[in-house]
This record gives sequence, structure tokens and C-alpha cells, in this order.
Amino acid sequence: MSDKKFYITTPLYYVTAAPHLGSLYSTVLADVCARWQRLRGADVFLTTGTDEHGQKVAQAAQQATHQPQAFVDQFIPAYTSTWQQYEIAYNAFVRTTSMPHKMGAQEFVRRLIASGNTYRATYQGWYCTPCETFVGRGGSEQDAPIPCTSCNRMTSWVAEDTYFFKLSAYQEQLLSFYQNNPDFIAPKERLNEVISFVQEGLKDLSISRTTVQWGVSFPDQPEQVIYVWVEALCGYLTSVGFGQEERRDEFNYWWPADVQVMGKDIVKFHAIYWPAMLLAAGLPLPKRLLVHGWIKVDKQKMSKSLGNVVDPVPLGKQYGVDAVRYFLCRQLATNQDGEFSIEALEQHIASDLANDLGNLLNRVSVLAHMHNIFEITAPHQWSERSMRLRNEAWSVVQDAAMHMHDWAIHLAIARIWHLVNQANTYFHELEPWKLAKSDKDHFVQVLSATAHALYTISLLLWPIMPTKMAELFERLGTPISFGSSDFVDQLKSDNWRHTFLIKQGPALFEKPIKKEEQPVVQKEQSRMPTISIDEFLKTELLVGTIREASAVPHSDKLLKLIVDFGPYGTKQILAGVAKQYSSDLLMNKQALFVTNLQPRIMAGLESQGMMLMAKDEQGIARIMQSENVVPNGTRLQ
Ligand code: ME8
Repeated sequence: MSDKKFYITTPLYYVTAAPHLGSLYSTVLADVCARWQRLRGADVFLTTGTDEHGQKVAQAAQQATHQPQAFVDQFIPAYTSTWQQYEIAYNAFVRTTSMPHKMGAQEFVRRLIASGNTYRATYQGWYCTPCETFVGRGGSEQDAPIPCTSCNRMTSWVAEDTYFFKLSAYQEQLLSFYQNNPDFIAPKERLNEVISFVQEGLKDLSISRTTVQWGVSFPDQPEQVIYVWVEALCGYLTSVGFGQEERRDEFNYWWPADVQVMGKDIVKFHAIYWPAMLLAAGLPLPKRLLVHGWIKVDKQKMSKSLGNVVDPVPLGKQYGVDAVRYFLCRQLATNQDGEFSIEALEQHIASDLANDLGNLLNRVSVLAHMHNIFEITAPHQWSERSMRLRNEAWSVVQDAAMHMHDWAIHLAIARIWHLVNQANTYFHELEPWKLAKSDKDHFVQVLSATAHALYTISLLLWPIMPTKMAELFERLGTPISFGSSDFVDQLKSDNWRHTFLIKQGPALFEKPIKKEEQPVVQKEQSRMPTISIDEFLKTELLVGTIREASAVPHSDKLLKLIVDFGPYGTKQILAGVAKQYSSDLLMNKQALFVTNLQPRIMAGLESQGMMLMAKDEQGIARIMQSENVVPNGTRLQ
């Protein structure tokens, strides 16, 4: 084993659907960091996986009329095959429903209990199921539900006898940890947000659930399950052997993680709850969190609930996975949100990859072969102009390493592209096609200097585009092998003495062909005739909250809903949702309704409107909800 070890993790994704471009983004970032460390000679371990328990998954399974285990099982191949397609070189794929994980999570909670930092009490308050978060203790079930502080969606009331972790006892210890470890979170601005949150005062955290069955049993309390976040975070430990006696050395070797990658939505769990619980359990804390922003589509966060997710599978097939990896890393600054669009992707492929990089390789190889040069040897002495390119290459290596140290991958790429441009300028300025006729030695020198620059570029870009850069090495006749030496040290000492056996081949990157239709983001033509705005305005569409939901006698399809339309009062609306929604699932949910339809009699009861529904991919009708809570009776416009 190398003396340098590097352990990195991605979030463990909820398995309510196949992965999307957002989950891919975090996973690619982690893979790029892992590969970078491999290049630097480290012994690397990358953990990814799936978070399969909890209320959110259980509800999704129930809505799909599946048993939870069968429900989650069906999505796993989509994860593993997408990660394979995108060359994610993970070492462990942890499933939180696996036995070693469950046992490790229980062992972790036992440690919390043994530390004296847990107690039993009643949790009464609001819970956000999509975020699996306790939103606020207190209030009463009769109060109107409060929106989630993180996602703004409606919360539901929870009252249960649970175990608490004394998070509040760790406030000062956490604050001094942040102070002593100012690099704990990259980018730095996220750390300031965390510090302000902790300074406002921490409340104890409920760490078990009694009203949820789909989870890992709380130690010695079979009627309780471990709160899903506590259990899922343990996946970072269990994947490297925590809780398994025979893997004790392995665990001690890998833990603590060197970097944990995540989106900004889950930073609180990783930067506050997780370190506090690790302190209580007597385990070292992760060294660094890499927190990135959102991928947005049309200026909105890409998310399953907004229905604007991009499927990475056809995207990779159409544009090439390395090109998509490059685009994600280049276009999105880790410290900001960034926009995804097909136009920007195509433009980067055409200009950066096909023109700047691919063409340079092509020009060198075509010119060399045209003059029957297959082996390019380094000159005894470099010209002053070639030395400038060599110095530039070395300074780019150092700067890229500095940016990668902060995991500012987009800045590292921008700097690498400076070298790509410099190499193009050098080639263009020295006009080797003319030198080939007048000064053969100088001609070979230009080919050699450009090939050396390309070699440096391909090493620096290998973590981002592993397949394409392996192709580039191949074309230069310098395949790379990984050992325990650091490539930065190698580049520093190699003094541009390589011999290249240059090969011709197809274009490294194809320019995307402009198509009228975008097969990735498909748009269907409306099947309905157009109507005037006046006709549309005749329909009254209102937001309402379902206050009561009950079965309709003699109907297995209908539910009777009593819907609160605020200033417009309540209405009785019958909806054909009994097969996919139980009454309690609909209680206090906000939805959209047509409220000026003529009343209809259904199964002997009057329906005074219609709830808006849309069929999902499995053909099951789902209710349409507004993203945020809005006052009842709000008219859609
Ligand atoms: O939160 N842009 O799982 P999750 C960028 N199970 N990244 C995005 C994104 C977007 N639009 N959408 C999602 C969970 N992500 C928990 C984690 S860890 C022990 C438990 C990425 O499936 C981003 O990394 O909701 C975000 O933090 C993560 O997916 C949330 O994944």
C-alpha cells in the first residue's frame, strides 16, 4: 500500500428513481478527485451507494404498490450501469439495506448510547418527508402545516416517543473544530453559513422513529427504527468495514474520509450532525467536505419534483461520456449554481474539445506522417521559444495542482486550457509546415515540443476524461501506467526528454451535428386544438388543501375529499385515486383543482370539482402539487 491514502465518498442517493444529471454531477466530481489522487500516487478508495430506507422511500414504494425492498431493488441496476457508463471507478457501492451496513449502523448507535449522549423523549412537531428532516419541535397537530425550511414543501405532523441525541451538548466543540479547521468545507463561504447556524443554537436531534417501519431496528428497541439520516451517514463507515470485526484494520486504514462530496442541500447533515455524532462515538472526523451548487435547467434547480431532470444515459450516448464529464466539471463552478443546456454542451464540445484539443493532435500527427516522421525525439537543445512553452507547461501543472488542492476543478481546467491555447499559438506561430522544407531539425523540435505539451495536457485531463485521454496517450505512443509515484514530481524531473511514437487515427472528438430535434430533452406536440385566452380563462383553477379524505362506499377507485379553498370555502370533490393513495397520505396535501365544473354525481355522491392529476412513467395518476405552499384559494394564472 502507498504511504498516501485517500478516501472519498459521494452522497448515498435516495432510490425513488433512476439517477439523474444531479446525482451524476456529484459522482463525477468524486471520481475526478479520486483519479487525481491516483495520479499523485495515492492509494484511493471511492465509496458511492444508495440510501434505501425511510419514509420517503416507503411512501414511494406504497404509491407504486410495491414492497419497499422490491421497489428499491429495481433501481439499483440503473445506478450501477450509469456509473459504469460514466467510468466511475468506485471501490464500494454501499446499499443501506445490506446486512453489513445494517449491523454497522446499529453498532454506531450503540456507541452513541454508550457515550451517554442519548435520552428518550417525545418528539412532537413537523417533518419533511422529501428531505427526511425534522423541521421544528412544538406546535400542535391542529395548526396549519409549516413549509420545510430547506425545500419549502409542506411538512406533516409527527408525534412519537423517540430517542434523542444530545446535539446541543456539542455546540462549543463544533465551533472550535470549525475554527481550528478553516479548510473543513470547500468552498469556504459554505463554512461561514454552517458556523452562523451553529451559533444560533443547536437543538437535540431525534434519532429514531416509531411511525416508520422501513428502516434498521434501533438497538434493543425492535419497535423503533434508526432515523434514516443517522443510519445513511453510517454508510460512509460501513463501506470500509465499520462494525465488521474481520475488517477492523481496513476500517482503521481508510477512516477518516479525506473528502466527502455533496450538494449544498445536505451540508447541515454532514457538517453539523455527522461530526457531532462521530465525536460522541469516539471516531475521527472527515477531513474535508466538498460542497457544490445546483445544476439548473432553464434557471430552475433540476429536480425530480419539478420534472426537469436530464437523463444522463442518452446524453452520454449521444455526446460521449467524457465530453459530458468535461462539460459538468468545466461549466459548473463548484462554489456556484450553474446552468445546463444542450446548446452550451455542444458549443464546448465543438470549440474546446474538437477544435482546440482534438485538432492540435490531428495537426501534429498528420504533419509528422506527411513527412515520414513516426518517432519524434527530443532535441539536444530547445530554442528559446520552445523553452517558453515548456516553462508555461510547468507553471500550468503547478497551478492546476494548487486548484485541485482546493478541489476547484473548474479553475484547474481553465488553467489547463491556457496551456492548450499556448500550444496552439506556438504551433501556429512557428509554422512547422514551412520548417519541414527549410529546417528539418527545427521542424522536429516543434513537433516534439507540441507533443510534450499534449502529453502534459493529457495527464492533467486524465481524471476528467479518462477514456479520451488514454486514447491521446496511445496516439502519442506514451501509454501511462499508475504506480505509487506522483506524476507532478515526474513532470518536474522529466525535462521534456520523451520520445513519441506518433500515430494517426480518427478525430479525438467529433463536433456535434446540429439537429432540428433534440432527442435528449424530448418535446411532444400537443394533441389538442388551440384555444383563445378568453376560453382558457373560463376555467377556474384553484389551489386547495385536502382537509379530509375518506373511502366512498361501493367504489374501489374513488376517495371523497373535503378541500379547503380559503376565502372560497370548502368543497366536496371525488377523485379516482383510491388505488394509488391511502386517505392519510392525502391529508393536508395541497393540490390543484378545477372548481367551476358543473357538479356531477359519482357513486351516489356529488362532486363539486376535479383534482388535477398526471400519469407518471408507470402510468399511475399522480396529484399535481405546487412547489411551495401558497394560500388556499390562490388562482392559477
Ligand atoms: O439527499 N444539482 O439523497 P438525494 C446538483 N439520501 N446536484 C444535485 C442536484 C442538482 N440539481 N440534484 C441532486 C439525499 N443533486 C440523501 C443523502 S448521504 C448519507 C444521504 C445531488 O438522492 C447532490 O449531491 O436527494 C445532492 O446533495 C444529492 O444529489 C441529493 O441526493
